[in-house]
Amino acid sequence: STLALGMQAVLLRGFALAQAPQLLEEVRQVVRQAPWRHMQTPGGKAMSVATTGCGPLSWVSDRRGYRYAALDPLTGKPWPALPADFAQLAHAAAQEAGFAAFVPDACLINRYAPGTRLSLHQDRDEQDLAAPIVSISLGLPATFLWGGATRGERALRVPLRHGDAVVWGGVDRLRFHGVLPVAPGQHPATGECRINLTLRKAT
Ligand code: MD3
Ligand code: FE
Repeated sequence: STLALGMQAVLLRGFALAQAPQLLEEVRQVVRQAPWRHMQTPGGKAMSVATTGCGPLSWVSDRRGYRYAALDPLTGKPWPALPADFAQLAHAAAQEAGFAAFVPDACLINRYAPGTRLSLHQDRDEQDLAAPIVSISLGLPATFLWGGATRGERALRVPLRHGDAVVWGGVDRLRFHGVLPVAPGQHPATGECRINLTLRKAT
């Protein structure tokens, strides 16, 4: 089913369900080359979300700030290649939401252990804010916070489950958003965690 979260934000329930086992196998391959890590915020605190990435570029954070980088700062090597089916799935999801020409060049992979949250923020480190972001949820469910154009606007709570895809673009691209603490649990596909892929056009 398709649910409109905003003028240009669409939740595609179960869109990635059939491909989930393969996506998770590819995440494991990525993690072998670019291990999970807790990036530092510019303020010097470790993020509670564990991250890695793949693609020509991936998002990094440290004392110097947020940016996209071609090399993984942990290994000094290029990020693992973007698996073809990540890009295909993102392209197909974006098409469903009316973004015909989306070609991602970066995939940030977030891992949430139980208790992990992501506080309200905007994604504005990408050069081309006209391109959408596609998110794929895997494993444990989470409550997504869907806010407004300012931090103060109160956020809608949207449950996201294994296999869901969401596309955010256009007028909804700079909305504040976050994730409530993930509840303890076990998922057959991932064990004790939630994994989120966000496919982006960084340049
Ligand atoms: C709405 N990740 O990595 S994905 C992030 O579930 C991030 O891991 C969350 O927010 C997660 O930056 C949410 C959904 C998402 C991603 C980007 C957006 C929603 C968005 C950009 C603009 C508006
Ligand atoms: Fe975000």
